[in-house]
Amino acid sequence: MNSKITKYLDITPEVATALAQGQAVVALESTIIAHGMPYPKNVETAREVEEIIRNQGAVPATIAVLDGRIRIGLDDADLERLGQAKDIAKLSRRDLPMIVARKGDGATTVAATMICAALAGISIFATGGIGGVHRGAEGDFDISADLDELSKTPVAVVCAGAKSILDLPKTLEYLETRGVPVIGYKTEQFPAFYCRESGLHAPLSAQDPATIASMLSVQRDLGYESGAVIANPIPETHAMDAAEMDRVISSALLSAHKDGVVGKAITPYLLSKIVELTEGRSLEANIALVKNNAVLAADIAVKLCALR
Ligand code: PSU
Ligand code: MN
Repeated sequence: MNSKITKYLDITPEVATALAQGQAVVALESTIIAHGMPYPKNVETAREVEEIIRNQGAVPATIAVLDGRIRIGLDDADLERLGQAKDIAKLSRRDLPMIVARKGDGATTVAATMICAALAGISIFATGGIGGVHRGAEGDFDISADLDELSKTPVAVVCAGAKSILDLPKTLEYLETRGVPVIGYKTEQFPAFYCRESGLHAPLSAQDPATIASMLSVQRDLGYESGAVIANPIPETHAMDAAEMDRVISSALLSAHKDGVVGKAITPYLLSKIVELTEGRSLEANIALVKNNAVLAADIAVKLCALR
């Protein structure tokens, strides 16, 4: 690896060994810990997700920036620090170099986690939901940097689709324009995070992890620089009622507007508002879908290793 890059990275021995030996590694983001879920459930979930990945025969690598170091793989104390941190920076592509230069701390979003994973040589990443085109983007241009990252960084992101706090049809259009494959796992529909269905057709679909791994392998062989979205519906047992979520999300969006929340604060604000409005039920759904995504991501990573 290029020493200009490695001087910024701290890869744990467990992850480094797995990568060197061609074993399956799954990246995990830290914004979901620091800004996506309340303490202590955030830390509990982060630990459980790592455990799930290990049980599937892969090595987890949770990613964050701590004291200016790009950390690939975190220990318990690091997870606790991120989970309890107040006002820790939310790092997307644009923010990462400044936090590293200032030797600061930051939680990585999907975009920044993809960048760090790719630098370390990790190609599969599990999370809850990706950012997307926000409702009203035709007015305020709010389009998550996650979407562009997916078009230029070769990391496949396993998620439960995107939330309807976003404009889902525009999100899919944008991904199409950027040439990002969106694959529904065992579904013909693009899943809507808390709900298994969005009413929108998934552009591609696959019935098993091996097919997804083969597609990723072809993508690499052909020199594509893009990643992929693997959209895995929330387990049926935890799916929420679509009509209820429509009401809750409308109400959360209205509060955000009233409170004047804009820019990168919007997504964390809406997530915590939704937890409040559903009296914690949306948090349980969120946890269940992240775990479900961890299983699939590890399965794909294991299959991909066998092919490469
Ligand atoms: N969606 C979730 N939970 C999250 C996020 C999105 O259900 O925690 C986080 C992810 O880190 C994602 C980021 O990359 O929010 C997107 O933020 P923005 O919309 O500001 O790009
Ligand atoms: Mn934004």
